Amino acid sequence: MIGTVLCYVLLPAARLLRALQDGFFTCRKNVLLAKSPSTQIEGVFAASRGRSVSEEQEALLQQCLEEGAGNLPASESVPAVGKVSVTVTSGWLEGSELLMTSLRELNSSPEATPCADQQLSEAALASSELQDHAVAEQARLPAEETVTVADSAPWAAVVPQTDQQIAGCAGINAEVLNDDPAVLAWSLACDAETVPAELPAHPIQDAVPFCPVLTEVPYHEILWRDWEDLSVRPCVLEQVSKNTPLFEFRVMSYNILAQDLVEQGLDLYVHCHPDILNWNYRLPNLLQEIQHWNPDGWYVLCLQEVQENHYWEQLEPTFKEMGFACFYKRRTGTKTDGCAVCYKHSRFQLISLSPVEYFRPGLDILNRDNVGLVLLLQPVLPEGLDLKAISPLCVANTHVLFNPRRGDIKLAQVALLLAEIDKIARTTEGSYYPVILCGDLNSVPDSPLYKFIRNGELSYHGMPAWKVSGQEDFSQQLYSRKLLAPLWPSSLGVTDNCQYVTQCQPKKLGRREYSRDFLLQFRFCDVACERPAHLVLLEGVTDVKPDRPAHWPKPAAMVKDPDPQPFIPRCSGVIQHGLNLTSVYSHFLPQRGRPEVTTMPMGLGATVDYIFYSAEPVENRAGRRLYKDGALKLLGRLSLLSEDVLLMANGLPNPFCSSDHLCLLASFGLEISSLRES
Ligand code: KL2
Repeated sequence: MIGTVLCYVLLPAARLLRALQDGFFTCRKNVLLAKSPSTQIEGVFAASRGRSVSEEQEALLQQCLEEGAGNLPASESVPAVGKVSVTVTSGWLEGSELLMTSLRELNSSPEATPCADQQLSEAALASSELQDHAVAEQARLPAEETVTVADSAPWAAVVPQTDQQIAGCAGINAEVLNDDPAVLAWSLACDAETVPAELPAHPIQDAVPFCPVLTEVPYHEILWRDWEDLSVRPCVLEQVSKNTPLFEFRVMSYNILAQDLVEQGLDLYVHCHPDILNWNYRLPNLLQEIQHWNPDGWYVLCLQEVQENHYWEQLEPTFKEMGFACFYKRRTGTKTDGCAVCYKHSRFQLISLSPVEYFRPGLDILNRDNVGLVLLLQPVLPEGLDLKAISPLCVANTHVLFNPRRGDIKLAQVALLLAEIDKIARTTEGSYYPVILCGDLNSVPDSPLYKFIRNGELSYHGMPAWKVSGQEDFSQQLYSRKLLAPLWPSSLGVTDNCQYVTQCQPKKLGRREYSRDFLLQFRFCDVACERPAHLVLLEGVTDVKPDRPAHWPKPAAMVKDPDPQPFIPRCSGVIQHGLNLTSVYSHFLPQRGRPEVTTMPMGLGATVDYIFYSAEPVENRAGRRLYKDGALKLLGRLSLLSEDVLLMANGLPNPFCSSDHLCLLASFGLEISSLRES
């Protein structure tokens, strides 16, 4: 009887309720997203863009400036007003809040100081200091901020919203709690006495540094990400004041978490309600997020962990509809995901496309299935401007091997990508077109791999392989693989400078047009042994044919040079590259005094995703390069979050963010020279 009631009445009722909830959630999330800041790029050219700041906004700006003017350099304050580029898309309240935030940042953040200073502040961020900051911050937290979290998941800071756990929480309106996944569980407020015996105490509860919240906290408030306007930095302002126009575009790098990897590694997502791991739930969320930050469609999108069937059946058709041209490279072997690069075809034209497979048969150092994509794009300028007035842009995207022990493989993969970038982006004069390198490098900031990309050099000989990525500490292990020189064999055809051998042949000298091996093939070739008419006849020297044993096979008349390889010396244990790359992000949140994170594996936050871009080196301090912006200017970025904030939102993925990574987003301006079409 009870069974019948359950089957025929309660289950359909529950399903109906669920459907209503889903509908409600989607509506609610749309409202939340609409409320969050959508900073729009307001014109093609930074120098010529006209800002339409409403009177109210101007009044507020004026007020803020009067209050905070002391902190701003007087000469900078006026242009700074004009550059606060917040477009209020919804209510004035949200806009004004954001405006205030931007102004606060202007007054306090290091980004408001000259460009070199931004990088100088980065220089102070040795990884040990990052730790120190975090520890110090934690120590300062008042004792009552530590909460007892009742939790069946191994690390989740927030109780997954199941009935059992809700029932265990005191003082919570279960009806409300049960309802809306867009609103964070308030169940943190469970106090020790009310935790049922079957729910183990949280193993890291004392380390979870946040307040118990009794009121509802919407995800979008916890996960709020500010748009940081960096176009107010003097180096950019100087450019703008010179009236040099800029071609503006945005770049997003996003590891969207392949569904097959979710299903193969469910243990990694025990903190998530199964419904939010469903691809049908995640896909619209991911698309909505990508679209939200792309109001004008000025994106270059670099995606990782894109599952091939989802790409061809869902993502590519959707992006195509949105006016994107898309390119995809699946990982080799049996892996079902890969990297995609998409760009608005009204904004860029493709010059060249290079998919890069890191797998090389027979080479242990390159026996994994990771891939990359390198594109050379021609920015499209409005009518009247010559295409030649702007340089092509090289965009590279990759997802490097995860295995924390195999830093040797990660380095070789990065070297191959850099070699491809070198081939694609090197100009005939030997300099490089501006490069943007995005991706999930599975390596943390200030790790040897990170330093190699940023400083252009790494001395690796004798380094334990696990150290390269800085993901985990395996120093206690008895055996550890060491990196030995040369890292990869010469047969790979890549030099220690991360250039293809064929690319660095001394072409101009023309002395070694053919390799020795190639020429030796002609030793006994009849044609080659004919004395050319103009060759001086020396008896016994130029008139003699070599004795050729009769049983030797007759050589082919034409032999193709299989691989003309000039001798390139390998220096011992040092790899280098000539691209000058710096990171869009500083990996530290000054306002929170904590490291930024881009992913949360098992509840531990880390930065492994990056957007690197070409800049000009200004100084080398103790092996660490300092950069300033060159032709490519960083105009803004979407702030990242810290680990404690993400823990408050139940880590990643959560109902609001549908990947285990955050998206990275930056706005750039590329110089347009004053060349005009005649
Ligand atoms: O760290 V990642 O997640 O960039 O988000 O990249 C890899 C890992 C991705 C592709 O290989 O799958 C995840 N433990 C945890 N995560 C793993 C593991 C593992 N052993 N292997 C692969 N991944």
